[in-house]
Amino acid sequence: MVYSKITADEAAALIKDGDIIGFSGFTAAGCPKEVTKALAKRAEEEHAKGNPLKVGIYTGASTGDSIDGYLSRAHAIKFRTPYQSNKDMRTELNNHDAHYFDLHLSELQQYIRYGFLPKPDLAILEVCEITDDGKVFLTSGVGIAPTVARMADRVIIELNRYHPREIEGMHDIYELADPPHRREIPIYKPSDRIGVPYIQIDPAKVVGVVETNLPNEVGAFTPQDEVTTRIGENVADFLSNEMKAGRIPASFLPVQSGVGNVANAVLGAMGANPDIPPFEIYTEVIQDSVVKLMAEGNAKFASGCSLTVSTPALEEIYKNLSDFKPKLLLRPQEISNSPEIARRLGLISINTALEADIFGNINSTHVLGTKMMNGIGGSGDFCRNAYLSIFTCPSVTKEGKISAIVPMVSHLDHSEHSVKILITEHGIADLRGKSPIQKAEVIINNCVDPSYRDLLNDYLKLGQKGHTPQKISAALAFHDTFIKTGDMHNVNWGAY
Ligand code: 0RQ
Repeated sequence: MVYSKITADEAAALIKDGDIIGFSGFTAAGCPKEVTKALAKRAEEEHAKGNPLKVGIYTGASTGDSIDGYLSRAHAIKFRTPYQSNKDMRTELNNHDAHYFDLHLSELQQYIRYGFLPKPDLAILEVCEITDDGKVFLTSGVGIAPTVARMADRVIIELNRYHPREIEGMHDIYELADPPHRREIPIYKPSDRIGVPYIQIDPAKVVGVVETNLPNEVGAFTPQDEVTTRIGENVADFLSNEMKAGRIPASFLPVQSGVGNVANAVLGAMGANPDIPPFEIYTEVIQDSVVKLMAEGNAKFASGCSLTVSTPALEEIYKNLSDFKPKLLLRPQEISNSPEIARRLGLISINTALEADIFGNINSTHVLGTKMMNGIGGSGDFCRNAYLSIFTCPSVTKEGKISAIVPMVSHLDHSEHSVKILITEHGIADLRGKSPIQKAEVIINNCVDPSYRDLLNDYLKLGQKGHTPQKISAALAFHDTFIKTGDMHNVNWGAY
């Protein structure tokens, strides 16, 4: 190898206060794991001496604990974008100890190229191989790696031997040209390849290679429960009825599915539904359920940005690489989440809402309107442009004291103009072609928990005249009542 082998501590010593670092990977898959831990230790030492050491961080999406967790606990983050899901990072952001720019994931690479965000000083890439002429083969996630590897002045490599070299070929690396030179992205089906399987970097930029042998830090899924199972079955029933009505072709359409336990349950239910044929997936996060669907023959192909699967599922893929590799493709996020491709392929997009309102607006990010949960992620990239945009959520949370369906969302991520279907464990609200008052009726009747239906029907009666009958002084009364009494059931419309 022509590159210098260095330790994680030596790599961390190359990072200066104020540096902007771009990382490979997407979710915990494919993210570097060693240098940031050493950087966190160094930051704590410098802070103890009264010296500043904080960095800006660009990643594909969320990361493993080694990046967001360690650096948050060391108070070493100045700026963060575009997505996170770490509890310590959440605390930093909500306390304003770090500034967070919550961005559509498809846009980050072009934001950096356009100069809307500062150029990265350094890229840290997790790879399964680097050749002497600068060809970098990534591991289980791509994210923004091609852009930060090209734009950063210096590159640190984490060569992670946990990932076999044989995964080479699973990636399709392609970077968009910027306007006015951008052309169409020539993907017409999920399995189309348009780039090369590696990132080409200038070997002179590589300041060191840190060797590791570490699994991804993807958390295990909690087992499906009655609520997530019912939501999954409702989605599968809805899609099967769409096929019967001739609105989804017999060959089906490619599916995008969000993160988390609900998303995992939805894909499982689609596989179990005898009316739904084996389908293709064009998504950002390939989760455990996809591995199961493939093993059962219910998923034909999956294109994504990462293999965000548990360690046992990743080991199953690596042990049976000759079966899985032809059916899996990993792309940069400006391609996996491209609005152009979502619209062209006719994606069925299924994402989870934190909160919905009776008029079909969705909050995916802010708890009670103020506290950042994770971020918008890719949900907006897909929702606005999909053939069918479905949002799912359990109808209540916190032992029923919070209704996930409220008069008006406390923060807006996806508007009623983009959201086509809302599904909870109680049923399905098809919002297509409906006016606000019609949407409210179908959402209250079909999706709201029975213990909140009368309250929401009463709210509609309070509504002032107008196309969308909100009563502005009462629109956030559910939230206000929860903050004051700990239970949305206690709302008293008379007080508003
Ligand atoms: O609280 O953590 O204290 O138990 O929120 O709720 O039901 O476990 O939901 O893990 O499926 O995540 C929207 C956050 C759902 C996720 C969101 C509380 C609830 C619980 C978590 P606890 P659940 P999930 C592409 C798609 C945006 C990005 C996206 C997300 C905690 O899906 O981040 O879609 N989406 N990306 O109790 C107050 C409410 C609440 C509430 C739930 N209405 N009010 N608290 N909770 N509803 C993928 C990527 O972009 C990578």
